[in-house]
Amino acid sequence: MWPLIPALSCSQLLRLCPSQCEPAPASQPAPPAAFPGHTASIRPEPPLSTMADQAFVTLATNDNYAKGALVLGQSLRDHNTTRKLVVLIGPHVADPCREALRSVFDEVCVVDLMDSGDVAHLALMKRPDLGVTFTKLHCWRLTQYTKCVFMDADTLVLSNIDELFERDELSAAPDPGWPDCFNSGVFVFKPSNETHENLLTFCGENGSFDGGDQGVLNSFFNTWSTADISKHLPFVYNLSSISIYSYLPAFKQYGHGAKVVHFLGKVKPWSHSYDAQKGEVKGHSQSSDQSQLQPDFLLQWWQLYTKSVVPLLQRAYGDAPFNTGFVQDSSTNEGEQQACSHAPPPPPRRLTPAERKQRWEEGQIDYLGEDSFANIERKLDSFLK
Ligand SMILES: [Mn+2]
Repeated sequence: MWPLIPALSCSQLLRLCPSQCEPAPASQPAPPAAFPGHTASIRPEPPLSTMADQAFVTLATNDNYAKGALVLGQSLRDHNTTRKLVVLIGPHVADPCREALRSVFDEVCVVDLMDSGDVAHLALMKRPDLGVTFTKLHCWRLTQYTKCVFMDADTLVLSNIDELFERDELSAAPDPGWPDCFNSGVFVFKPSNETHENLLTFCGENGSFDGGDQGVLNSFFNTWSTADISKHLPFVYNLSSISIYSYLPAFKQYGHGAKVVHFLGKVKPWSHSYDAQKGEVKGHSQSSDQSQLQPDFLLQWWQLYTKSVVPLLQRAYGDAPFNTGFVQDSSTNEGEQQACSHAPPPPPRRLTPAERKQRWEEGQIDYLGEDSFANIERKLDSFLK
């Protein structure tokens, strides 16, 4: 539980810390040495002081991604992380969302590229399409920390992952679509203004081969795939939901060890709606057979959101309405309206096999319909027989 919102932000506190850590005044006797020849000063630092200079960092560019960031932050808290939590937000995130974020994160940093440093401004002038990417690259400017782990707001932590801080920059897991590239949804980095400027200059000159941060980062850290195997995070630290479907037998073998799930693709957990009474994600059903095979990560996301995030948002919004994403009890008028606004779109017409193949190849996979877990499993079984 995080009942108190600190009056000072983490960076303010860090700035205060040095004065509190100064050596005792000379008038006070020095503490006796525990052993002859040993002084207090060579004792190892208490663990907390090393934790305070490391942080998990995420990014919320709008109110929807703020929900994702809140779930991610809460999942890190629930698994007792000893590191700081930082969220970068875009200037358009609403005030109540910021308030909720402040109750989960140690630091909420507004990143407004228009009034950030010259290099960022110049790069943005050249490539306005890469605005969100530049916002993410801003994480390198968090130089009050010596090491950080960036995590996309569409990830969910399933166990304590503090051991990631033993890795060096740039450590990341392979991308399921092109495993010689790393996926930039989870990566270990070392904040540095110099690296930040180099990244922006590189980005302004070379653009991004995929239009986003993953393309830029893979071109910049271009020896990742060959130079040092210790920088390859095991796939369980960034298990993309897409891989459950694309390589089901591997998921059955290794999926139980998942530590971070990443909801890749256009449809995010918060794009669904949730029936809190029945405990069902709308348009997403899992039979008991399937739930024995795979944990239902989407349901886990909604359960955590319902239990820990909605109360924070309710407190922050007060009487003002906000979109919980819940399907309301349809017995009330207001509820009907809500249910309508969250109702899933009508089912699309049936696609031809060629159209389906094309969509699949474009990454538009109909997880809930034709390409559902059950259908793919049936197909796989027919091959294996
Ligand atoms: Mn992502």
